Amino acid sequence: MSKTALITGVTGQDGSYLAELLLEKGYDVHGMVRRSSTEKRERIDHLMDNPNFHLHYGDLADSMSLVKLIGTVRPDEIYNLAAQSHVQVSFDVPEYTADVVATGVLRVLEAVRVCGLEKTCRIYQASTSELFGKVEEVPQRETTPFHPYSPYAVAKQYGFWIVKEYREAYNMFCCSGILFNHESERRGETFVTRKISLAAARIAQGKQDKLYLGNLSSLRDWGYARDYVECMWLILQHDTPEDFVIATGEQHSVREFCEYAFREAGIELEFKGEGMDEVGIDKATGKVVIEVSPEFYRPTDVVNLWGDPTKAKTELGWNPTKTSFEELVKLMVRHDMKLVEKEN
Ligand code: NAP
Ligand code: F7E
Repeated sequence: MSKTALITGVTGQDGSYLAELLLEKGYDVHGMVRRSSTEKRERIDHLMDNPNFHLHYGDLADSMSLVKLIGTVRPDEIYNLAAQSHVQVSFDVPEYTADVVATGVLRVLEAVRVCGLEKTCRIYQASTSELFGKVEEVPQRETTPFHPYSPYAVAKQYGFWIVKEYREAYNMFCCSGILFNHESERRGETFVTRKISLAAARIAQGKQDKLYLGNLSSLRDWGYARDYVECMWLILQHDTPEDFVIATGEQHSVREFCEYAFREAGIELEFKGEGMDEVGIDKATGKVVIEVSPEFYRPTDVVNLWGDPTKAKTELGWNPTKTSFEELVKLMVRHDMKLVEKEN
């Protein structure tokens, strides 16, 4: 008998890769989608003809829709990936972020109980390295104390603890993957890596003059989203429900990401100046192609994320370095070079 999975956030970066992976494994995959004024679902368009892929309307802000959906689908596994996932935007819409990112998790857990599936349904919660926030230890592992540092991170903190609470109170198989940043050619265009890969392609093709960024010194542990969804699945196949840090174990700055991405697009960069006055210069032409803008600074910013994936490696057999940082940047820029070629 094939397994049935429900993915919330199926139209997102991770949701689309996870749907592909589960379909390959023979699952019957159900995705929850929100109603929107455009039916643009480009990340999952290629899956629409698959008879084992089904979409349903629902919203993490609407308990009734969750109860109805979970009661109808009766999934063996739920992957709760839906979220207002942009950290900077969470400062603009903190209440909505809390409702979806924090209370939304509780709604999923309660819906599973209301439908009487708490003994059979395994639940994966998309947790985040943002929990470590203003970091108290480097690198960060499962035992590192949390210090969330944005409305998004505070909401994810609730999600993490309510999952743990339901595991202990009701003996449910629910776990959090504490995932560090993971990127891809499907990454939203306002996250820093995709913003850089697209700009590098446009600048190289003469379709954009400059790229404006915030904190260039911010450090991240960036992995490839396609590798990370494999880990989500492994976490739910484990013998016991546990939380895992998922990271590559390597750290780079935003500045370094720019250097690698522009190089792949054919532009060698040189950085000059400091803080708000720092600029990135095209060595060949002497033109300033990167500037710093206060618009992209956050009231509080997480600047030193670096994960230790030892537990996932040893207990799940997951390979954290399947796609290297260099390969990740290359595949994003190569994709965007082709995309930008088609732009007017
Ligand atoms: P993403 O591309 O922003 O996708 C978010 C998904 O959530 C989209 O499908 C979105 O639907 C859906 N969504 C948003 N609000 C919703 C609501 N109220 N009800 C139902 N669906 C809603 O995010 P991602 O990068 O794939 O990340 C997946 C999850 O992992 C998120 O929970 C994120 O917070 C977490 N996470 C991500 C990273 C990372 O580096 N990518 C790291 C750690 C944790 P629409 O298409 O309709 O907007
Ligand atoms: O920022 C700095 C920014 O927005 C990374 C989400 O998936 O990963 C993601 O959150 C860093 C920050 O990702 C710009 O200040 C500089 O320090 O790409 P980001 P994020 O905030 O780390 C975590 C793990 C999640 O859970 C989230 O859902 O880059 N930065 N200049 C900039 N960031 C943006 N977006 N734009 C800039 O111009």
